[in-house]
Amino acid sequence: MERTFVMVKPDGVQRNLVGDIVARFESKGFKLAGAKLMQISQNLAETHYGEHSDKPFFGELVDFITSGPVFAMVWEGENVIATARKMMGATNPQDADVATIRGDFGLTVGKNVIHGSDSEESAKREIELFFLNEELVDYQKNQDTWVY
Ligand code: DAT
Ligand code: MG
Repeated sequence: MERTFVMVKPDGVQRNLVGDIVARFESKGFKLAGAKLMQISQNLAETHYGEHSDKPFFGELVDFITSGPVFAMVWEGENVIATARKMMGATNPQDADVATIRGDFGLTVGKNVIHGSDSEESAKREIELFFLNEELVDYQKNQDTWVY
């Protein structure tokens, strides 16, 4: 089953949005494989956002993502990578549809509440970057027979 990396950013943690965001993924039918509250180091931030190192907003992005704790998660389920991106909404909350996480909770691109992997390749990379193998749990959920 597919897995993706999702992270509530420091603004979402400070604004008490962790519970709401977890609830959305749970009620959609996805299964939590791992989660932790953590402080991202400068080094991890620069590696995670490496693809943006040439962008003018890179410094600001690294400062922001290290400015307070994040809630890192791995979610599992059918087509979870693309579906999580849909549930998050467009990168700029001004463009994000209502009923998406960014559409409901954000106003600016610099503080857009949530991160989610954008492809199979980045999901694998980001899960390995943030989680040890033993921090991820394989288990059965009875709800699965009512989801699939
Ligand atoms: P996403 O987070 O939707 O995958 P991205 O990978 O293009 O978006 O950019 C990573 C983060 O960088 C994004 O969540 C917020 C920030 N960002 C993107 N474009 C920006 C811009 N033009 N100005 C400031 N921050 C920006
Ligand atoms: Mg991205």
